Amino acid sequence: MEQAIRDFILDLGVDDVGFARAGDYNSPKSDPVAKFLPDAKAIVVLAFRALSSCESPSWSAALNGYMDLAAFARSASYRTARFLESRYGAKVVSMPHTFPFEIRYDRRAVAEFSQRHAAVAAGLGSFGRHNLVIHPRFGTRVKFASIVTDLELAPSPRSGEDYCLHCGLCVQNCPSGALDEAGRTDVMKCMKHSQPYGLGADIAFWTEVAGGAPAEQQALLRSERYARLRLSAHLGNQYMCFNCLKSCPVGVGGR
Ligand code: B12
Ligand code: SF4
Ligand code: SF4
Repeated sequence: MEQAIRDFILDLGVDDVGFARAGDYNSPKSDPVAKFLPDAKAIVVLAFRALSSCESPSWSAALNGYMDLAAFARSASYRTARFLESRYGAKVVSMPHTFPFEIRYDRRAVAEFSQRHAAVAAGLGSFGRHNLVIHPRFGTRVKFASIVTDLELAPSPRSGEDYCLHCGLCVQNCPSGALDEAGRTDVMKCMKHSQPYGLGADIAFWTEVAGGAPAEQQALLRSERYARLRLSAHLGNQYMCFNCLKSCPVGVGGR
């Protein structure tokens, strides 16, 4: 069964796949998998190699590659979930690649389900100095999508290898100092730089509008700043930094 599932997923064009026992998924800050599927037994994790467009000096081109990948990941994860249901009568829950994201201020920027911890449990890589998962072949340039199921699946082997070269390039190339402390991403520093038109910027903008005279309000609503905020809200997530992803040398050139 594991081989048939793997073949189906790879035939979709997905780059790699791993299986984890539900009990081996361990992300202390996120929720237990039973929250999503009470009789969860396994997690199927799909790995998608990021396009080299992440290196583009144009943020819109780099983001577009990310959005293409996200659209493909959503489709591949849906088709895999349908396959598990129709072929094996499985129960399935496909977990968010990024969005939807449950907003809870008692645990800011922590998702209900951690794709990174699922990927590590499924033998698809190890955490690097940048707190991202490094895949043995694709390095850091990889995104993940997971499906929780009640099927019993034999777990993929975990090499236990540390794929990080400890070269420090990710830390040096982070423009906001978000990676200065080992083992922790300073979320606020990262967000300010990687999503400068996020919620905080939106609140600041509308606070200014509310306190402004009519002429100032008009100027604010006609500004580039407002147009950028609107675009970001429309896209859901406007990433403008890929530095830790693109500066990591592991796997680059091995495509
Ligand atoms: C919210 C979110 C963010 C937030 C903050 C997340 C956070 N708390 O770390 C912000 C906006 C800052 C962000 C930024 C980025 N993100 Co993001 N993000 C997510 C999301 C939606 C949830 C992450 C989450 O809940 N984390 C909270 C939990 C898991 O964190 P934690 O338990 O505290 O673990 C942290 C530390 O303890 C440490 N850690 C935990 N265990 C271990 C073990 C070891 C050995 C080490 C060294 C460290 C370590 O690493 C974690 C990061 O701080 C996930 C998708 C998902 N649902 O998983 C994508 C995701 C993590 N993001 C991703 C990416 C690529 C990025 C960016 C590069 C942006 C971009 N341009 O694409 C940056 C990288 C920032 C970085 N270097 O950490 C990818 C990572 C892929 C990969 N190869 O690992 C994910 C998995 C999306 C996906 N579906 O593939 N992200
Ligand atoms: S996405 Fe940019 S700002 Fe955020 S941790 Fe990576 S390099 Fe730093
Ligand atoms: S850039 Fe270097 S230190 Fe950072 S994760 Fe990659 S190999 Fe590790």
